[in-house]
Amino acid sequence: MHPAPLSAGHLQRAPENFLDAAGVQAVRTEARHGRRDFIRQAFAAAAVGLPLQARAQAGDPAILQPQAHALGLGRPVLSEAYGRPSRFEAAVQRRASPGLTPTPQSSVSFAPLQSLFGIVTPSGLHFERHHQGWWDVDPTQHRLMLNGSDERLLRRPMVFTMDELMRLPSVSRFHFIECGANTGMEWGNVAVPTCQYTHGMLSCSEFTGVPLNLLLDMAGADRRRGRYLLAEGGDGSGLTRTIPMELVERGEVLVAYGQNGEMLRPENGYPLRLVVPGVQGVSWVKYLRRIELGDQPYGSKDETLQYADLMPDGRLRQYTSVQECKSVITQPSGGQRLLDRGFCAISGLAWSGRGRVRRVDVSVDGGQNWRAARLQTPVLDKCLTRFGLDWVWDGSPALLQSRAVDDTGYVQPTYRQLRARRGTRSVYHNNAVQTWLVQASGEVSNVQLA
Ligand SMILES: Nc1nc2c(c(=O)[nH]1)N[C@H]1C(S)=C(S)[C@@H](COP(=O)(O)O)O[C@H]1N2
Ligand SMILES: [Mo]
Repeated sequence: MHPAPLSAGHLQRAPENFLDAAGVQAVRTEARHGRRDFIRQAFAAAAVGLPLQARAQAGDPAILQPQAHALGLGRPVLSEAYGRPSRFEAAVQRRASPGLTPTPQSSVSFAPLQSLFGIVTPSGLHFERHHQGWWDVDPTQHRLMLNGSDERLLRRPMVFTMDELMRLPSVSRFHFIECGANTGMEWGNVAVPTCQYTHGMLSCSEFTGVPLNLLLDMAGADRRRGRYLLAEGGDGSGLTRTIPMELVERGEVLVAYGQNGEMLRPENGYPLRLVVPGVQGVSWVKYLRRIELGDQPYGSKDETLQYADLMPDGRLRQYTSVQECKSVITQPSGGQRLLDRGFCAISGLAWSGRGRVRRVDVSVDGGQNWRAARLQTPVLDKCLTRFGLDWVWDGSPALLQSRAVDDTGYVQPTYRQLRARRGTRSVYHNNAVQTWLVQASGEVSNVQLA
């Protein structure tokens, strides 16, 4: 069993006094006057918030009487030397899926996407994927080694301390990281109730680090012969991944120590991890300790046995690293409940490992009709993009879907399209369109359309 699905309280708590007929009226008005009028009318008619007089008549003390916090002395500065979220937000947590993995060290925790705004994942809520537990590594003892598979490939093998790395010019960029196994439980059928569990192996941060290109130049890399790199983690899982030199030469691959303005969190690889934008999480090697330059792919366990896609004909597709274009509606989403009909802002996330999100379409009728969602700026390269659509729920069952298109023109597939090519026995790289069923009761659940 899963723990009670986490709700985004503020989103589910419906404004009082929704006037249902008004919502229907608003949809009609939209057709006549366009979107701006639609929004104005929808808000006016749906009475989101109460006029002062009505609130006073309802005897609502929260605004009419001074509260304790207006009368007493607040807590002093430095009560929290490192600030934390409000105690009222304690339900917003990473969660693990019970029974998903036999041990808590080789396991995963999911980010609460349904409770997050914008595109940045707070560092304390970043999803975690460890193959052999996490460590709080002493940065003064940490080293990064660069070597070649033979002496001619890398003329000056080098070892860097953290201090040495942090003296070098750095760049900061916003990127998503998604585990290749994200949504992996859903291949055959609906497996989990909330978007935290269906899509929560996804996070987005501003990462800071040194371009790997620079380090390779310092070490005298032979870029003609040295077309592959091996990245090795410092934990006991022996995690190694082949990184094609083409990716590094784009200048995007970072040897990163920063995450959202501070040092990486220990769970996310402190003090050093590889950032490989657009590529599945497993290549973002944590506790990064060594990079070897070679002239062929390494065929490590984490790219031949693991992280390979089982195809319908029984063969394994290997080195499928790029996270294709994908999206999910996070509000409202599985496990939440619409408390009343009326205005409801639909919001979600879209991303592509190949570039920028060009467009997101949203359907409320299971894919029969689509409307273009608003993309919230900034729309960045290989980064989460927040989209939104104004919707007036008329109280009848609805099937919510989002479908993203990236700037290569790639369109996120339906389950039918994805399964036609990939079958149902895969674990990795499920980027199908997600469907949430809104029932007449307002309850939202995870469904798949045949
Ligand atoms: N050293 C090391 N690096 C690692 C892993 C690991 O177990 N050990 N897990 C990988 C996998 S499969 C993923 S999806 C990402 C997860 O990164 P996060 O824990 O910061 O979310 O780290 C990758 N890098
Ligand atoms: Mo992963």
